[in-house]
Amino acid sequence: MVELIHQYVDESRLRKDIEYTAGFGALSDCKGNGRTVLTGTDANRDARQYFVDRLEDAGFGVRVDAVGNIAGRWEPNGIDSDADPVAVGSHLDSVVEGGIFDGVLGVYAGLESVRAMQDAGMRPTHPIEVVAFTEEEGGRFSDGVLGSSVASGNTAPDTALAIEDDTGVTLAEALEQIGFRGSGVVDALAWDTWLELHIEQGTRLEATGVPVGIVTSITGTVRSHVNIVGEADHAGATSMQNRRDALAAASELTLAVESIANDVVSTTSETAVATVGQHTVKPNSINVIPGQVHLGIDIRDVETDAIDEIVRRIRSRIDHIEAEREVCITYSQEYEIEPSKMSSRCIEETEAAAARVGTETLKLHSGAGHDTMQLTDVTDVGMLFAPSIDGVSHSPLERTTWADCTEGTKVLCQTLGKLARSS
Ligand code: HGY
Ligand code: MN
Ligand code: MN
Repeated sequence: MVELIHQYVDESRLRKDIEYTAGFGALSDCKGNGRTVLTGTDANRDARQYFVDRLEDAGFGVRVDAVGNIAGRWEPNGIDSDADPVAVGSHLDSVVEGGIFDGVLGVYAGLESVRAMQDAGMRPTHPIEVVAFTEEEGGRFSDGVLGSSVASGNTAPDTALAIEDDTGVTLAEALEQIGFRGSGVVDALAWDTWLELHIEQGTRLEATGVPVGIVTSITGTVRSHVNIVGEADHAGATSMQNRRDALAAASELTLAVESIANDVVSTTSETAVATVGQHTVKPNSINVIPGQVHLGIDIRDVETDAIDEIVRRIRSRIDHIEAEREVCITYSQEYEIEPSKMSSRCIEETEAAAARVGTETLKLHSGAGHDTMQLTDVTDVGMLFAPSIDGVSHSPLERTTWADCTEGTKVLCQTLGKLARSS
């Protein structure tokens, strides 16, 4: 019986939930299907409420914790409610002008997996929790994976709630405004296991024609914030030798980050990446020499040594630029996540489940960060990937075929079912 639960996964039900969620924060004037769903906005409220409604429709008990994490719990009568829950899910927030599958696929594949079990008449021995974490992308508060860092105990709820967005609104106020500031915390330490299905956001599955990826590890990430202060001055009346142009300094640093990363890739680790994704220029007027620039830098690799090497060389370049251009540069690095390995137990169960479903799989590492990386120290974790068409993500052109969404969900369902019935 348990071997066949994946056959009850209903593609149309899964597709309906993803397409409906795509309507919240939908972008009108763009090619493809884009959405902007930042934490605490009306679109976020609507996406959350739709998820709560679907959980309740499926007979789940629903709770919202102090930082807005939503956890639905399926605990059929008569099972041992003290058994450690098996958890599954992802996130509902998006980047600005992101795609409709990033995070949403994992939340609804988790719910669809349980609905399939219910249709199959399967009774788990462990409660199952389907979870949507708050602020995975870091689009408005923090640098990301915030809700999962609270669930794993890595961040205190009050610390998270006090984080402000660019306008000074705190996460607490934003959650209050949308009616999703609950109490307590979703406790990942109580879980037996955690599983997440996510789009690959790369091209390896597409290139090999394999429909399901089994993630072996997730890159470590460092996010650095650099402030460069020069001197705002008149663009017309200030001679070239009398300038302390913060944006020219930032531009030199940006190109240096790229060349340092390219050099590390060619000499040390081919999976290293570094990106200057943010430039905030002040006063940002066409006839004023920029006085101040804030840069956001994202550095990743599966090896910590390569990340450390890139950071070391960036900081040395900062010292050089500061002296040469007579600007003042400060560097801070609050967000550091080690590379994380998936649990061998989850990898093996996922492989066995894929064999039962009759699906080919490919093992690969994740270049993107995910909530799962916050949970590797507190429970057994596993991740699956579905192919991204052309590898595009964080864009309205992000696409995965419905057949691949369904295939990944079937393997997720079969894995979850086996873990939820283990003694
Ligand atoms: O940034 C990331 O890797 C993820 O998409 N939040
Ligand atoms: Mn993302
Ligand atoms: Mn994501």
